[in-house]
Amino acid sequence: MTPENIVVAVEEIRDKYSGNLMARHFDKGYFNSLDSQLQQQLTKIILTGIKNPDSQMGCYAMNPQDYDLFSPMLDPMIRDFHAISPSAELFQQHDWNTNIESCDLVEIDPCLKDVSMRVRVARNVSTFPLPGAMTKEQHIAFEDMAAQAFTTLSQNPDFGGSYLSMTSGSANEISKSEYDSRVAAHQMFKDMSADPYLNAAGISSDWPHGRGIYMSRDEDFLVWVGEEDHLRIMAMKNDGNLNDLFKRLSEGLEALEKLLPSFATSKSYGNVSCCPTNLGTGMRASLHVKLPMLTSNGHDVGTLKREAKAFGLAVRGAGGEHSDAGEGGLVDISPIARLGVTEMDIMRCLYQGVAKLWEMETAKA
Ligand code: DAR
Repeated sequence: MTPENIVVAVEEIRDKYSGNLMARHFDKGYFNSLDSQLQQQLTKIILTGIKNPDSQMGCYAMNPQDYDLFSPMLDPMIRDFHAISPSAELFQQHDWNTNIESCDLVEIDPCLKDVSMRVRVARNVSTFPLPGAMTKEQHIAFEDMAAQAFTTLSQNPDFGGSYLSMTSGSANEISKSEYDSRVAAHQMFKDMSADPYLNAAGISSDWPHGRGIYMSRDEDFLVWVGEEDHLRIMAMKNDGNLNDLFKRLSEGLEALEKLLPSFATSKSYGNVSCCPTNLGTGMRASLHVKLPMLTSNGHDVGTLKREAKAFGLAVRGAGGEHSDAGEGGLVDISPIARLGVTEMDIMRCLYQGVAKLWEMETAKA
């Protein structure tokens, strides 16, 4: 696309898709002020939002430095999404002190004792470009480096496990049937080449080469390799104790971080992710809960989304991003804020928000 075509396309999207933050904050004068090299770099970053006008953010960084290099456009988008004032100073802080207060769902209701919970952080190492700018060779080199770290981690008594690769010819290569069963178990990530947003950004390039997952023996600590970010490090549990879940992630992250090159960080935005929605903590904490009364048995999630937003929560279907509610109104609930809050703020927001939604649900029953 020529620079002229980019400007026309973005301005057309802005008129029709008010939720596309890339189009909302694209400035023709700024874009035209860039030299052709920088225009090409910024075009690669925003192409996903042009090819997918229904995008929410509409961009993915290609290198950690992009957030500084293209700050005049990206910073307003980031502040808009994360509801941070244009004048506020950004300084990401972290707090993993899981002993602050009890966040056990059974204290809300004893029936919330077997809840599917997951908390993950996105991390990118500073020695590789971000996924959208990686070559096939870099995807495989990154996976080889991560696999060496996992070989050491597998000796850790608390996180011992194994690495499952999707790279053909890899020593850890898994079969298609095992891949499918791990996807069905919500452990392995889905076929990235089926995601138009990732495809437009080049993040799914060379799928499935250089992709795989590390899984602890008890399958409650997992690391996705080569998905939307270099690493998605997560803890998963089926009970109600958010403190234990966050503690598992915190300890696993600490053990893994010692085995890898430094993670990419930004002075303003904390942990660097390729999608600006994941900056700061890089954390998404979620749980699945049935809310048949608040969702008209799964047929109306819109009302719940509006009510949940008042508590700082986002609602998705239980099948992941862009999925519908499941049987009995099964939905995925997660805090919206990730930047400018701490990890413990997120745990508290999830616990307190679910308490309020559960109170509303049971009042209607
Ligand atoms: N389709 C992208 C996704 C934004 C948030 N989700 C992520 N990063 N997985 C959009 O801009 O809508």
